[in-house]
Amino acid sequence: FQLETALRKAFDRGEFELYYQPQLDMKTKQIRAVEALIRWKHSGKGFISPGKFIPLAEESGLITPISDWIMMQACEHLKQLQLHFPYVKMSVNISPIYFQQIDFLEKLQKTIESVNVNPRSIELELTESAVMPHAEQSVARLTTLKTMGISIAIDDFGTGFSSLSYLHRFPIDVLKIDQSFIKPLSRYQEDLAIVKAIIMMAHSLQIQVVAEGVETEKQYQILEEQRCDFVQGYYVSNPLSIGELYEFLEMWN
Ligand code: G
Ligand code: G
Ligand code: MN
Ligand code: NA
Repeated sequence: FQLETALRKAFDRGEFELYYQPQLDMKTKQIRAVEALIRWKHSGKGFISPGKFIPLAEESGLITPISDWIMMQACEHLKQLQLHFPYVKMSVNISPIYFQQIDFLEKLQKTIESVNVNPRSIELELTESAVMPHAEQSVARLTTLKTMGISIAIDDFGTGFSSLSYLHRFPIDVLKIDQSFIKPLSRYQEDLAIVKAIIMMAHSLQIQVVAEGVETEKQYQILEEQRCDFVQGYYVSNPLSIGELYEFLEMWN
């Protein structure tokens, strides 16, 4: 399996890099968090999308060492960032497979301790498919994360097929509305209706809302009218290298 071998080599050679996409607080106009997004800088082929290689890493078991590395790297960058921008949180995507591993919590705790970073500045992004299949175990695990001070975001919200009943059973802080609902926002009333309903439901459950894939002023205005809490997307910024992120934050605030 060629890509799998290439992936293993890339990991050993250190060809992965984390990029960070800022998330804007619509009320304070400050950057409240950055989402870590992995990039593979292939020596010959340029960038390879995580949409391609993360599924492969999940099938081959490589997702474990890669996720260990992501967590450590994100915590180290967060530690440095906080010296200059203490209000910025770090949001990390967690693969369902990694989340369900027996030593997930223990490893996470060790990483946080060894880097000596504030867990209150860490947010984990999980999809419905990460938490639903083992609901009982997930509730326990999420509750432990909350006790540690870590916040929980549900990623790609609206694209899953599970019932909504988990929203009040699980200790969720944030819903990230999938970009497929944000894209057509300026054109169709039906899409506005869905976004509106998600925001209202979330707020009545004391859950905050991030709109993803915000690209235009128009989308931003509509989301502001609907009292969306946070926006993420090219309208605010592309994902940035750690160096670019420092420059961006210096300029922004
Ligand atoms: O960054 P973007 O372009 O191309 O990401 C594509 C997909 O890969 C998204 O679904 C995103 O959640 C996922 N992804 C990006 N970075 C990470 C990561 O660090 N860990 C995991 N598990 N998924 C990631
Ligand atoms: O599944 P997740 O939400 O983690 O993935 C985020 C993905 O969306 C990444 O691939 C990221 O590069 C991409 N992305 C971020 N902002 C925008 C945007 O404004 N428009 C589009 N089309 N994609 C975006
Ligand atoms: Mn995400
Ligand atoms: Na998403």
